[in-house]
Amino acid sequence: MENHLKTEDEENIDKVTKKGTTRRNIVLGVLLLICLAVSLTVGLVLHFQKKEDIPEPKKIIQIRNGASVNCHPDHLRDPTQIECENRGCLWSESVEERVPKCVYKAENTGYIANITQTPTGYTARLRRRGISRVYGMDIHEYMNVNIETYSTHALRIKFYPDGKFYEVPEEALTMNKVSGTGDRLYNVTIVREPYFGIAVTRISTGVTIFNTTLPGLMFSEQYIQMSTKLPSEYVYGFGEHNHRRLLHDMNWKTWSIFTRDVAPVDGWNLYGAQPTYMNLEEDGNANLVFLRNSNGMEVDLQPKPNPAITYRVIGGILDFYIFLGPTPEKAVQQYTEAIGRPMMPPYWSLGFHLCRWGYENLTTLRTVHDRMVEAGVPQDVQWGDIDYMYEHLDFTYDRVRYQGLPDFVKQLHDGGQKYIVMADPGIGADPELVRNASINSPGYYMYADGVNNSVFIMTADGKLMRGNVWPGETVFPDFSNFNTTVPYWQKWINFFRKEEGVEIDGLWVDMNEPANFIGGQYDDNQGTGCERNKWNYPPFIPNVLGRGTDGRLFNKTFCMDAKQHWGIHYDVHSLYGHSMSMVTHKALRNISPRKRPFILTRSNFPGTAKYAAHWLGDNQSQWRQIPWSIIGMLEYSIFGFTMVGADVCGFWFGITPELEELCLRWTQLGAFYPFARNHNAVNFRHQDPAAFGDKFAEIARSVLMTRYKFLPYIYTLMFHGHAEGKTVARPLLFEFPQDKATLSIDRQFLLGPAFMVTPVLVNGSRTVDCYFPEGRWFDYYTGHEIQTTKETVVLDAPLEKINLHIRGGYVLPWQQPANNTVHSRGKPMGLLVALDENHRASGDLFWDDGDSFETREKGEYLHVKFETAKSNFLSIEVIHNGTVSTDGLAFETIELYGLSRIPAEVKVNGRRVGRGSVRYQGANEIVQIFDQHLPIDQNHTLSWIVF
Ligand code: MIG
Repeated sequence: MENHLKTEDEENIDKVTKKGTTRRNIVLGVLLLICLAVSLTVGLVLHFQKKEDIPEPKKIIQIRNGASVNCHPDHLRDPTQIECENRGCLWSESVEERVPKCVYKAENTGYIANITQTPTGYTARLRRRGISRVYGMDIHEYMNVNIETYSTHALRIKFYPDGKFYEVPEEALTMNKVSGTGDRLYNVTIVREPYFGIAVTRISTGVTIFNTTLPGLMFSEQYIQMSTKLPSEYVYGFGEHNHRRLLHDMNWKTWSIFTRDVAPVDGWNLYGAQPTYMNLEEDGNANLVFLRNSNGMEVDLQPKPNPAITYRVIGGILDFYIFLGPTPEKAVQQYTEAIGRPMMPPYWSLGFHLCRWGYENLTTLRTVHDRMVEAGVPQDVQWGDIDYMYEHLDFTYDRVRYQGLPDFVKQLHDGGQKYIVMADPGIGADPELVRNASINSPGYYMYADGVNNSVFIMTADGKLMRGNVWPGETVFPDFSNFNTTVPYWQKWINFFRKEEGVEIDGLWVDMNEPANFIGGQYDDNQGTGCERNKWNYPPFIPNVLGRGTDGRLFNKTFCMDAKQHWGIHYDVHSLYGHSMSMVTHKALRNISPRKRPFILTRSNFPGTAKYAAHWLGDNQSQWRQIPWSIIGMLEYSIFGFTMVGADVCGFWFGITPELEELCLRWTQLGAFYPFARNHNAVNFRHQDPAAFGDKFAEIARSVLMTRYKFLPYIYTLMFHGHAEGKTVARPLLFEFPQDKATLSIDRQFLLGPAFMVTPVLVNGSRTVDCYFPEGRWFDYYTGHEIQTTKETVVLDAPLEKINLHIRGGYVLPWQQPANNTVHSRGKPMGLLVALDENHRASGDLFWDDGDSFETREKGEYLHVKFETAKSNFLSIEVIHNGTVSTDGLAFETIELYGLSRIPAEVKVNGRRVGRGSVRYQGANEIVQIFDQHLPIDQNHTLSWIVF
């Protein structure tokens, strides 16, 4: 209940803010808003305080043997003993807090199996035993199971009923085969007695990683339930939620999955649907399980000594893909090989992004832009939120408030910067607005065009489905219908570029959960709601936000019986943002076939990363939100996304006096988000890096310059993400899964294998705790080696500093930074060589023109490998040299971290380097070889002798 109230506050913010931005009430609205914002802040702060004082729940002593499955998962109230027994379930009053009192018995549920072997696995025919009804529905009497060897380290287990059923369409998510050589990593056991279940065992260790032999298995049209036993309680993932820790709290937590527009404040389902978890086995092996299902669902997590997961899914089928790693990194690689690898972002998109909602006119935007330039803060991309639009209509710009926008964008381009705008799914349908829009923007008729070409989603009874978003009454393209929406979307993007004259560099797609302020649709009398049927009011609703007491699944979205090309909205709801990303990608591809599209989407599904980046949504300018952003970012790495980040400095609020330090610390952290964008909500004070004065700007400038310096390294990580599915923002446990101390670390993280970021996350703090796993670690700034590893060390962290450490054994390419990437890409390059215990190190550099489409696939890139072939000898070897101009780029500086003293002799390409080109840097712990000119597209060697 507490949680619920809190999130309703968030919803109110949405509503209030919407009101505040309509022109009519502007003055009144702003006043109202400020009052409300203040009172809400106070309310929320108090509320949060209270919440955090609540002690950790008591340790659970399970009184039952084995894992138990809740037989009465009604989130509104506890069942009574009689209700429980009426379901044929087992009642025990005396269980610990949070343990369900009513659980399934083995005898009254499940199936018996008849198994057949096939060339690629098994099929089984299941026949129900036990109860035949659930939530008023028939439990299917027969089911089919296919167990398919997907590769040597992946398998698929698919349960489906006889006859017709919904599953995620091929077009939405094509599953690729996972390559693999060597022996199969797993065995499958089909358990028949005492009741049916499937167990998957890792052969090398004998650990059973997936085991459905638990009570409560049932399949019906709108309720599917299955539980699996886990080999350990180390579970990561499931999304999108605001998880408070990366390592799950297994203490009977329930997480629901159903895409939803709501600020990420509490335990509810958020923007994306990611039915995927990773589990780390006791010995450090990792398995990853993806449930290919787009319906609403929830999962229950239960703790030791019987760690388990229960899935409750309200449609579709159970289609599990299990990947066996065995390392966390490999498990993600296999997963993304199956669902599609993340896109290769354009180089410029790795620069710093600045955005806000509430640049009320072009003058404001220019003022901010000018002060950023003045302060010398690097920036690649300026963003435009809905403010630029004429009355919130997509692909128009307001000729009054934003007069001169096309010229401003040209000016940005001339300076080497980019401009990205928002496009929402809701197309304005209000007749008066539509009329006025064609005066503001001659030739604009998006609504009529969509109607004429049957672009929009229809209601169950065949009418245009009308909802309400920013432009008032709106209709919504059915992005699952590529045939109609691709040409439509493309045409109007082009209208914006050509007729409106705004040459955008990418698109930001928001509100695509899809969000709808009215919840349901307008009827003929402008009443709102949805017909009372089994889709809009399903017999069981997972614990999703807004579920309320009225059993509506359509809160803040469409009626579930609305018709889409891929199926009824009930089934495809959580695919809307995914489909919008796909269509936007296709449209941008058609418009500029040579260019890499850049899209940022709020809603997402497995596979969306192939088309778009994701940001974590409407967070708040509060200290406690900063660490949560690390968790969200790292979870998206598990989900196969490389381009992800949170709104730096927080979106809502930010009127407290502590905003400055908060924003500074957040900027230091955000400088190392893969996607680094400062974004702010309407009517809050400006929070761009130049908004707080010189001192702030200088610190922001310096940390962003450090980011820019390492862009060649980050870009190379992006390449490995795109090509091989390696993660970019990486939890420590991914590199050190055997080190139990890393399993719960989520306040520091790595970029790739070698660059560790440890931000300050606490107000007023000038130190920070940092755990150093095994190996050599060097302070990036001084080269100083950390003396104690496998321990937490307290590090100095004055306001102007974020702690960054480099891991011995790696070579990181870098480049002198500049105010944007157009300029930095021409600068001298360098190598940071951090030696391990044996004086070895390796790394690579991927380089291409930065924004052509599929350069890797076409071979139009340069790939350079760095490797210490023997100790004291580094080879720089071009392993691929496609047609790419490297513009005379050269490594001019090589820095060695981890030498005990200055080398007596250094040779480059066999020739001795003069004393004048070798020096100590930092606290005399970095050996710097400078004034070199080693073209990046040629092979080189470097050797050194230390006496
Ligand atoms: O209902 O476009 O998450 O980034 O600034 C709010 C206005 C709509 C939500 C996005 C946010 C954006 C805001 N949008």
